[in-house]
Amino acid sequence: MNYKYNILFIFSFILMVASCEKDDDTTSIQVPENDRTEQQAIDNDSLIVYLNTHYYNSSLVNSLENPTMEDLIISELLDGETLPTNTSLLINDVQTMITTYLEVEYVYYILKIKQGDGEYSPNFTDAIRVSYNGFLSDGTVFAQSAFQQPIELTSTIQGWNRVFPQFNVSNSFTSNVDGTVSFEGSGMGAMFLPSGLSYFSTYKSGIPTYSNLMYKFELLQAESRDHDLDNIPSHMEISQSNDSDLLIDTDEDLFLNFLDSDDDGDGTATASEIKIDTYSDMTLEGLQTILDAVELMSNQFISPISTLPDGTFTANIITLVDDNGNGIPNYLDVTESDTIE
Ligand SMILES: [Ca+2]
Ligand SMILES: [Ca+2]
Ligand SMILES: [Ca+2]
Ligand SMILES: [Ca+2]
Repeated sequence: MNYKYNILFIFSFILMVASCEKDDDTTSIQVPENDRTEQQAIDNDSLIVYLNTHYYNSSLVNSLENPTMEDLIISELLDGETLPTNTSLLINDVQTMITTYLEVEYVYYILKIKQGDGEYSPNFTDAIRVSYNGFLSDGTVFAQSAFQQPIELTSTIQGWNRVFPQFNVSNSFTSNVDGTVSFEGSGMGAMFLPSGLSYFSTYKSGIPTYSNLMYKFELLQAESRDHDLDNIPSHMEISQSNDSDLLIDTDEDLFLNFLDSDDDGDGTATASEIKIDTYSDMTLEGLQTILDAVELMSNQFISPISTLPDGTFTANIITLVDDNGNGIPNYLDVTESDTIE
């Protein structure tokens, strides 16, 4: 059995405990955390006021083939001011989204300017590359970033791992002589998040506690993640009842499934309890043709295509074997003993 990833998780857990202890030292100057349901009601009222009193340059930005964050201008409609021509109030164009987090129902809003021309849409556990501009409801910019290193959606605020899966990535990029990279066809828009899907009671530099956060962004690239390298992508290591809940720990050993190389704790690694068939080709198109010809059964999926050092393209077809036919695949079935070697 491979303990490597469990150890990693233990290490981060210790760090977390250590930081909690540090926080405990300062409880005398901390105020109790606001009730999440009450705070959500306050935040949503504020967001609706914001969306009713701010407009954007809809005619221009929606006419562009490749709109960027800089092209999207959001302005406040002042008291008594008439809505300028060629603009729209945000409230008329945003999509209203509902999600549950920590048993509280949250409402957030998306302004979708461009879906994105790439075929791929990220999972909520992916690493993504984005350009973004984060601002508060008074317009104060607290963060902006051009293309940078991948960001793990498992480590970001809850709003991000809900919004970005609703966009597609870019479909091409070019490397410029000055070392920068230009992307074309990126998903582009803005999100308006309640504090409960942002930093909530946590103070961050430039962000007061319980702040609603707004971001303009371009979704450039994304990559599927398998954090524990057990060949089950992280976005599939979820509870059955909630499709974005990673807090499942089948064997109750305190290592969440997406960080546990032996999910059912039967002593056999998950990677040894599933069937892995590898397909390779020298060209991406060739591999795609091979994969397209496979008729997948309901207990099969294709892993993300990767490139080997020799330039070969490769992907696995994973079969979630269920030898005893009880509906629980071997890797999650602690009663399944026939594959242990
Ligand atoms: Ca995994
Ligand atoms: Ca576990
Ligand atoms: Ca196992
Ligand atoms: Ca089974």
